[in-house]
Amino acid sequence: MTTERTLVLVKPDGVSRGLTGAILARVEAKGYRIAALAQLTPSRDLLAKHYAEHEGKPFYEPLLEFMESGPVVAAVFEGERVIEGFRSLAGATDPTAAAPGTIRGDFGRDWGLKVQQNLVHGSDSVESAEREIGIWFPA
Ligand code: DAT
Ligand code: MG
Repeated sequence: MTTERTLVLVKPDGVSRGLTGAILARVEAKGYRIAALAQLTPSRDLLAKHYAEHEGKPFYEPLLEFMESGPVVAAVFEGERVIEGFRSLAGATDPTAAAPGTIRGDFGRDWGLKVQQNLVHGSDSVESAEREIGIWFPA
């Protein structure tokens, strides 16, 4: 088993609610290592690259508007099977339905913005992880 890297984002709702530390602490406590960490308010250009797979979907515009609404904390975590491991920690996309014990299940709910406000992003494959890390942490 080779070590993987994944891109984790604490979205604007997580940062503005003061949950960055609590969220990153769960990932560290699971045993994954922070390899890079930054806070920034992403540009539309950056977000369009990051969410290219969702372009044209009904939630695409509201998603980008939400993501550019304030600071985001971007982290690269590394460890064996960290991509799957983080998505397991994050829980289901819809925070109302996400299982208790997960980040989205414990801290998230529907605030009237559908499921965009779900606190975190995690890469879903080795290919997306490398692509997304290149977007958020250009060499
Ligand atoms: P995930 O973040 O769990 O990988 P995704 O890649 O399918 O989910 O979608 C990216 C983000 O877009 C997701 O975190 C929240 C938003 N989103 C997805 N499906 C949505 C929907 N049906 N309505 C509103 N927002 C949605
Ligand atoms: Mg996704």
